[in-house]
Formats: sequence, structure tokens, C-alpha cells
Amino acid sequence: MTKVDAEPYEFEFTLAKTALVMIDWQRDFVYPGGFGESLGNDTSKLLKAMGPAQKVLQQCRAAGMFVVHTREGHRADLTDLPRAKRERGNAPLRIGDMGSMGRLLVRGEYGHGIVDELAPIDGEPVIDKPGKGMFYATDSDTVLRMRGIEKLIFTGVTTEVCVQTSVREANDRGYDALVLEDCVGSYFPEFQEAALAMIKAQGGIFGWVSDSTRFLAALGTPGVMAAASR
Ligand code: C5J
Repeated sequence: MTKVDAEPYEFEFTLAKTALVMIDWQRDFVYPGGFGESLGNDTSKLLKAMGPAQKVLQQCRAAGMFVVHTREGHRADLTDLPRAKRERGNAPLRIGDMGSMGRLLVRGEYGHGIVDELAPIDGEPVIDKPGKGMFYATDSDTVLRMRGIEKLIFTGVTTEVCVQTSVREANDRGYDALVLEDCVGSYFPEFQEAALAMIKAQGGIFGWVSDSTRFLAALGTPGVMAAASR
């Protein structure tokens, strides 16, 4: 059992029953010209979480941890896009409209893709989700249960929207969630702080919060960890 220094108390996991979840590291959120910017957000605010998330991804891969990626987006014909989601925000460009990285939040478009730095590799499932949470209208639960996964380590964007929604959904399905605070990003620092506070409050009502330094210290030397936990 590996123990991570975390709040509200130590998070324990075994490699074989744990997955790293990379939430929505898509160009549409992280770079100018995508969906995030169309809503009036400053996308540069998300960039600082990318370096630590990349380090965690590399070390988890080296340790042999199961990795899953998610992408928020819709079918090209928008038949899975609720009217409410398309109209919400009253932005000049909406989901499905053409932006500088292709049609906003549409599957197959350049902007919908995951940034090169965190791109999935063979053996890492990519879960396409039409909503904010990773479980709604997806096969996430099946993919995780087939591997015997019980614990989830979260990185991604944005903290208070798709990360937090996914953590809440995971909690209701019986998973333990650990969020790495320097590996999640928000357009609003105050929402980031509040979301993380909500997750770990009340004895960890939704889960645990730690950071990449403490997590990687616990993960230890990848080769040794991988051998010890199998
Ligand atoms: C948003 C997400 N913010 N991935 N999506 O609309 O957090």
C-alpha cells in the first residue's frame, strides 16, 4: 500500500487498483481560439498546471499505472448537444461554430484534440463525453471496473467544472478520488480554491487533495514501485 501525504488525511492506494485520470486536456480549453476563450476566458491561466500534469503522467506511465483520458465534445451533427448547452452563455461563437482551431467542441476537430504534451499513447483509453462529468453518457465505469480500479488520481481542466463534476460522479459510484492541486487548472483562481476546499472538507466528503510533489514522492522510483505492487 502506497501512502500519499494529502488533505484531509493520507490517501492510500495500490498501483494495480488505481488509475490516473486526465480530464479534458484539450486545445479547446487550453489555447486561444477555442471553446474556453469563446466564453470570454483567459486560457493562459490553465497553462501552469500542464507542466506538473505532464510530469505526473510520465511517472505514472513509468510505474505502470493505468491511464485514462477524457475529452468533452459532441458529434459533428450535434445530435447529442442539448439546446440548453448550445445556447447557454449567449457567446458570439457557440459549440459547433467554426473557430480558429476548427468547430468548437466537435469531435475530430483540431481544437477538440488533447494537447501534444499530454497526448494519449497506446493502451490508454480516451473517453469522449458529451457532458461535464466523466461518467454521464460514457463507458467510464465499465472501463475502470474491467481493470478492477477503485482509486482515481485526477489532473485536468477545469477544476471547478469538469474535474469537480467527475470527482463527484466518481464518489457516488464508490471510487476514492485524489486531486493533485497543481495539476488542475481554472480560469478563476477563486473557484479553484473553493472547489478544492469543497472536495476535502468534512473529512473528505468527495475525496482527497494533494500535489504533484507529494504524490510523486510517494510513487517513488517507478521500477521498484511497479514490481512491488503487482
Ligand atoms: C468546461 C471543462 N469548463 N472541461 N469544461 O466547460 O471543464
